[in-house]
Amino acid sequence: MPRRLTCPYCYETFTAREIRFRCNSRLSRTQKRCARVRDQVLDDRMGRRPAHELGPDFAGDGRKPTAVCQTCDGETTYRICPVCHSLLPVQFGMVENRLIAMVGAKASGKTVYMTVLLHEMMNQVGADFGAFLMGSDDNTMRRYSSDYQDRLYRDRQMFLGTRTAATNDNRVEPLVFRFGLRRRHLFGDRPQHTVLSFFDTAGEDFSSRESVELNTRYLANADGIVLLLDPLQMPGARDSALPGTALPGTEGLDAPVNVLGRVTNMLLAPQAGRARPGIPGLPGKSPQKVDTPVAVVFSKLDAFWHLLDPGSPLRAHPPGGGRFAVEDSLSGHEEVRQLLKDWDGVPIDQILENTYARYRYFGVSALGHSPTPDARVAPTGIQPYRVADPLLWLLSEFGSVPKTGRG
Ligand SMILES: Nc1nc2c(ncn2[C@@H]2O[C@H](COP(=O)(O)OP(=O)(O)OP(=O)(O)O)[C@@H](O)[C@H]2O)c(=O)[nH]1
Ligand SMILES: [Mg+2]
Ligand SMILES: [Zn+2]
Ligand SMILES: [Zn+2]
Repeated sequence: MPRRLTCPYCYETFTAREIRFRCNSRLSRTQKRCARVRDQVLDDRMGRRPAHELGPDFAGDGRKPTAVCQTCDGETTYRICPVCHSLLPVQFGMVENRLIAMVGAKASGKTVYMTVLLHEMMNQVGADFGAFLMGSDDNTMRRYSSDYQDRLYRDRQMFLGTRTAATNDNRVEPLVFRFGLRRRHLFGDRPQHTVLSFFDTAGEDFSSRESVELNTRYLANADGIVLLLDPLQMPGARDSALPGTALPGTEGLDAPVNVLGRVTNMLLAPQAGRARPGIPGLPGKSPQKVDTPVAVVFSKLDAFWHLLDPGSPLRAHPPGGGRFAVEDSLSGHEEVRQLLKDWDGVPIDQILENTYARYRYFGVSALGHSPTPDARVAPTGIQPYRVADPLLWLLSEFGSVPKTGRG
């Protein structure tokens, strides 16, 4: 059976052969030109506003990098997803394509975390790893800078709640990036590319039935999951937070253990068109365990640093050095597990241990300080702690970044 690929924009799966093409509507060598038209599929699926006109789409052999348009005889290099008609990244299907889903309760800090994570990957962490991260399409670059980065880094403001997929006509438009790493190969320095797709969901999407189907597809077809859990939403932790911390409202809050429960149900649900089985039936592995690696990330740790031992790995920056530091990550993992006991979070640990073949705990702070009461970045600025660790762990699990020490 041919390998199924997953679209980084809609997370639907298809074979390479099924990839369609879009005519570039330039004057062809036979002096013909296809008129630009509205693409109804793209408009419906992605809700691009303002809808612009594009070359017509046509079927071809999607395993090839180019195809000839039968109408104008022009050759095109634009390969598009057969389901949503989004332009696929260059070399899609030929380079690694990794989809990372990010989920978490309302107000757990997903939008802030994603913004700071991407910023760090493009700057300090990128430099440290000899890596680069760049938007894979114009829309991602525009949205990341105007909707995310500018608001937090330039205007120093927090985000309003992210719109739910259900109120957004069931559209989620992920941000798609290309991650590259210069890595030594036997045959010299060859850059390695990985396509990364992040989608920022609204917390409500995990507490309502409406968008479960959509989210199930995103989760089931993801290669890695970042599950963001907010200790300030855990009754056992909230009371011990640093005085002055901006606390999430308690109205309609969803306890982290319930969020994990819902995500687990989505991952265990049988699914048509699943790209890779999340539940391996391989001998020796428990058939009930989810195989997708899950980074279980506790956000807003700045509210709890005062309770930690000064030597705690959760208070230090990771060692760096261009490799994912395995020992350091494992000590952080154990430290979080200890904290869960104080936070009445043992059921979280039990669900993970019993249902997930690969999970790791992380404790991060995207901002480094609580925002001010008027929802602005603290005067000290944004001082992130360990935000890149979860992504680097996932990338190291995929084999896309090297690790140190024992695996
Ligand atoms: N102390 C502290 N608070 C944070 C941090 N990150 C986020 N917050 C707080 O959490 C609030 C919610 O953050 P968002 O990133 O908007 O949360 P979200 O998960 O995207 O929320 P929805 O879009 O409603 O699902 C922010 O307005 C901040 O008050 C952090 O690193 N430290
Ligand atoms: Mg949000
Ligand atoms: Zn044409
Ligand atoms: Zn698609």
